[in-house]
This record gives sequence, C-alpha cells and structure tokens, in this order.
Amino acid sequence: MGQLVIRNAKLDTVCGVTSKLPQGELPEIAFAGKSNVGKSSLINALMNRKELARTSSQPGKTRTVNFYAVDAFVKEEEDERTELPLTFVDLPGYGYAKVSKSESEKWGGMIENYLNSSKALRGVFLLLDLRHEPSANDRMMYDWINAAGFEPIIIGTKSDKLKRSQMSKQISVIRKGLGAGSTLKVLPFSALSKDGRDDIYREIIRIAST
Ligand SMILES: Nc1nc2c(ncn2[C@@H]2O[C@H](COP(=O)(O)OP(=O)(O)OP(=O)(O)O)[C@@H](O)[C@H]2O)c(=O)[nH]1
Ligand SMILES: [Mg+2]
Repeated sequence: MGQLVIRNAKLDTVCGVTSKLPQGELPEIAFAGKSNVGKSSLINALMNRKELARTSSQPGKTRTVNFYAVDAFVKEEEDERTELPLTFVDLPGYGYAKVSKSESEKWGGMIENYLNSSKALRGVFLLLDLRHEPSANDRMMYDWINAAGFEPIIIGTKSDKLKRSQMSKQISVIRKGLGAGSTLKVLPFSALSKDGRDDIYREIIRIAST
C-alpha cells in the first residue's frame, strides 16, 4: 500500500449548534472523543501543522464541528501518485464537567446528527486515552458510531505516558470496556513522538479509497 502525503491543510468550515452542516463531496474522516483526549493534537500531527487545530490544557476547547480541507495524495510505488483530497472533521469533545447539562446535550445532538446525516462521511476514529478504561460517554459514542453504520477505529492517545509493556494490556482493557472482541482495531498514538501515525495514515487511505 502507498503512503499518505499531506501537502496542505486549512480550516474550511466551523459549525455551531445551530449552523447547517456543509454538504461537501470529498470523503470525510471524523475524530470523536471526550474533551482533552487529544483530538486536535492528533489532527495537527496528521496535517503536520503545529497549531492549525486549536489545542489547550483547558478542556472544552473545541465547541464546534470543525471541517479541515486536506490536500493529500497517496505516493505509490514507482513514484506514482493518486490524488486523495479529504476532509478531516474535528468533533466537539464530550464529558466536560464544567459545561451545563443542556449545553452538553446540544453537542451530543450535534454529533449524533452529523454522524447520521453526512453523505460524505467515510469513517470515524474514536479517541480514548490509552491509560484509562472507557467511560459511559465513551461507550455511548461507540454505540452511536456503530448505529450510524460505521465500524469505529479506536485510537489510544497519549501512549507516551505508558511503558511499551503496558500497552497491550491497556488495549485489552479498552476492548473489554467497550464490549468488543479482538477484531476491534485499537491503534496506540502519541502526539509528542508521533508514534503510531503511519498506522493511522494507512487506515485513512483504506477508508477513503473504498
Ligand atoms: N503527553 C501527551 N499529551 C497529549 C497528547 N495528545 C494531546 N495531549 C495534551 O492533552 C491536552 C488536550 O489536547 P487537545 O488536542 O486539545 O484535546 P481535544 O481532544 O482536542 O480537547 P477538546 O477540544 O477539549 O475536545 C493538551 O494539553 C495536549 O498537549 C499526547 O499524545 N501525549
Ligand atoms: Mg480540540
């Protein structure tokens, strides 16, 4: 399989609770997960940009659905190229305690509506902190993704905070917590070291080319 090369990326559309979702034609890859899990950091790492997606030590930073236009191609063997323009979708983080219940319900509605109504959505990555057991909200998001007809791919974030020897145990903890079997993909990733990025690029090529 070829290698994904991202030439350029820019923030294209920002949707609040009341905005109409864009009707883009390019394949959309969405990133979901609780607040502070590392969605924006992952998207920056994938786009090779330090701060295109805003990150913060303060949770609840991304309160909108942000669409990034990604100019990419797949570098095949023999130096051949296949253009693969994409849209990355940074979903608002859930489970942030300081947000009122009514506001977090609005976000939930926005995420669920997006998952069920986007015609261009091809795949959803669900980010979970590799160190922790999935929460009730994580399980709900996992169920929403499945219910919308997508096979979630889990990214276990902040892998730099774990010893390599602890990783496979944590992958089992995550699968068990979600009630999933060994076929569920769980990819460890670190935004600090970029470890695991190539595996995610490979999944993106697979998702976007089918
Ligand atoms: N050590 C470590 N820290 C990380 C990693 N990824 C993200 N962080 C840190 O975790 C915090 C939250 O990261 P964000 O990328 O803003 O998280 P988010 O999921 O976009 O959060 P919301 O926008 O609130 O939903 C920041 O302080 C990041 O620097 C990682 O792989 N390793
Ligand atoms: Mg964010």
